[in-house]
Amino acid sequence: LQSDLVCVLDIQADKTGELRNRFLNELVRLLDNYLQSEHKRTSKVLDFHHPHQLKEIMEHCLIIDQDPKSLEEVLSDCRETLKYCVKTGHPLFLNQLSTGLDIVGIAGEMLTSVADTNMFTYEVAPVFTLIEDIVLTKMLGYIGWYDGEGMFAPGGAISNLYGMLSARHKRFPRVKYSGMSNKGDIVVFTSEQSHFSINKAAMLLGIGQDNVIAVDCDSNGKMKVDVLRSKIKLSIANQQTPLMVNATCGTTILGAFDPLEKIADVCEEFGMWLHVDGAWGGGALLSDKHRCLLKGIHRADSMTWNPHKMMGTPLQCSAILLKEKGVLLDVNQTGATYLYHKDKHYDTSFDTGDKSIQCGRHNDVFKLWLMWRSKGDNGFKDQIDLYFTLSKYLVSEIKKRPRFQLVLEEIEGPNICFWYIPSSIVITDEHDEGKTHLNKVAPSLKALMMEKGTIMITYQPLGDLPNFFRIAISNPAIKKEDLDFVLNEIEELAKC
Ligand code: ABU
Repeated sequence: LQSDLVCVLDIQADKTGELRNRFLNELVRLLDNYLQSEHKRTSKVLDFHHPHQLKEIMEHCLIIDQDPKSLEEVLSDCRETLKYCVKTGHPLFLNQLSTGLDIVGIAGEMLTSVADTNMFTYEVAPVFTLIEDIVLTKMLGYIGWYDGEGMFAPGGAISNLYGMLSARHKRFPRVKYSGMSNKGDIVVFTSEQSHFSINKAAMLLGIGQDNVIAVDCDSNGKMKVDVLRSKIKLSIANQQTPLMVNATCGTTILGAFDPLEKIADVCEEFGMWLHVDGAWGGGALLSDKHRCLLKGIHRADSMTWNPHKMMGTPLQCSAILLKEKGVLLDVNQTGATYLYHKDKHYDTSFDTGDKSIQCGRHNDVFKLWLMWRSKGDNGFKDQIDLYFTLSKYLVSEIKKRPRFQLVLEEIEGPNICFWYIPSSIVITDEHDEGKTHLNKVAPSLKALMMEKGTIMITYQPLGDLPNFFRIAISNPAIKKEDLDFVLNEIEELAKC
């Protein structure tokens, strides 16, 4: 393996398994080195190159040749690939809502790959099917739905799609067969700061983006319920059919939680489906201290919850959860007789695949179950509480630094949004020129931090607000010192 050119195909003819064993040991060593470097504060978060440069550097290992490669070359390809990966488990990678690395979660992902099975039927995924049921029951219990159901889906956008699909089906059960003709304008309501996947779901379901009605938010990013009510009334006056409200628990940017109790009242008043996009904030249900952010969640009809965000499960891991059992099958069943035969010799209610819009479905649940088994409920509770504690610390540190300004002084979720304002920029309410300059600061600092590779933080504008940084805390490896370092580093970069 070290020196010989061993044809990859030989591994199939490796009767003693010695070659496989050496190859896998070498691979584990390589992966372990990478994982170690992810937790070293002194190692860079990324080694950035522009696309054309990276293509050139990696040219020798990107091209797929006609002839097979040696296992040594395969390992070298893996080594080279990791070299230029962004270290998303590094405590100074703060760019996304999904950060961190959980060794047990990684073990779960590895086992999932080795077991390599499809989640559609019990016959090919017996243990994983039972595990999915147990984990979903646990998540449903945290919502307060004791006779609900759910399914793991490829990401929060698809889970939100399932929520809207279920809402449409419950109101128009024949649409599944006859399509959307003659349904008039069906409208859905969502806050102006909700996730773009609500628009995508409306596009895909024949509702249309124009029929997604954006509801204004207050200064904390929460949906204004009085505006929601009046927009629903207006839609009725306009002969439209108000179908669903999407409430967000943990908005992507500000981390705001929409007021569920009040929104549920409105949905009851107008007979509308309430879907909650808790992709980010759903994890707060695990914390005794912070569960109140989702007060009223049990009154919703469906909920998206992504364990790959606050719970730190390796990507991807997203669940759609419904209050009423049986809806998913009712909505999605086509009854393919080659796969979902009813004359199998076991209880075919354990064949979950026909509840899904997919055929092949990846096993996203095993790694979450393994993490949950290892941490217990209390481990997750502590993890979530830590994020909130660290967020409050960062807010208090930002308040001490004159060149930093918070977007929200009081935060709900573990999102901290702020500007770095160089002394050359003066912001006054009337003076838009200052804002125009400020709009360029975060992108310039982001470029510098990526080139240097020490930290990684995202930025965005929001409504009239010029570009600002957002740090979302979702990595239990983060320490207060890391957050101090981030602020110091921004000040350093600003000198460049
Ligand atoms: N679906 C939202 C993901 C955005 C983020 O990680 O920043």
